[in-house]
Amino acid sequence: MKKNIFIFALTAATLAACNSADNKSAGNQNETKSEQSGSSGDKVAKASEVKNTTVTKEIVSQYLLIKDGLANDNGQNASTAGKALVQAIGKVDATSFSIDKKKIWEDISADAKEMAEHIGDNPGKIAHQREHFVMLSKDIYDLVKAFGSEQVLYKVFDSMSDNGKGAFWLSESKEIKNPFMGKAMLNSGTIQEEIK
Ligand SMILES: [Cu+2]
Repeated sequence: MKKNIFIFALTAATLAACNSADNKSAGNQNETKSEQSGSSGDKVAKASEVKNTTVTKEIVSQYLLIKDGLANDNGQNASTAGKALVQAIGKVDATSFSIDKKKIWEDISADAKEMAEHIGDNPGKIAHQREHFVMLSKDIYDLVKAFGSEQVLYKVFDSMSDNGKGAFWLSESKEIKNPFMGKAMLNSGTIQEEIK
């Protein structure tokens, strides 16, 4: 019965499930893409920027631990990593970013932080954690597309995940271990993209 909620668009589902008023999510992706393409005017700012992958390193590490926790049906581990991810996001100093990057960072990090908070706060509700992991994965994908990743990542898609709407996650390995399905359908998914 509760599953009906999942039929709505993810943002709506998230809002409904969490009753959070400040969730701004779906708009991020488009903005991010347009930001990426037009980027010639700020060479000076770019030169002084922190190395991109430094920004994402710890964030990606904690994201991957959430992914592992969920794939192992271990909501406690996912929660621990979710809390660590909130910390990692909080530690990023965006003051030296270019204007473009700063905007991307602010848009994505606010949403990712909220998703990570909910994952952290719900160790006993793995279905709920997985709902947030759908959006978190989109955020982290946008983040590594904009800032790069120290390690190679694979974007893995599964059409059955997220209650049949389809969802993707990021993995450091080509081995498929579905964090949305866990034991129930651990090997469901196909690699769509390699990100480096
Ligand atoms: Cu929630």
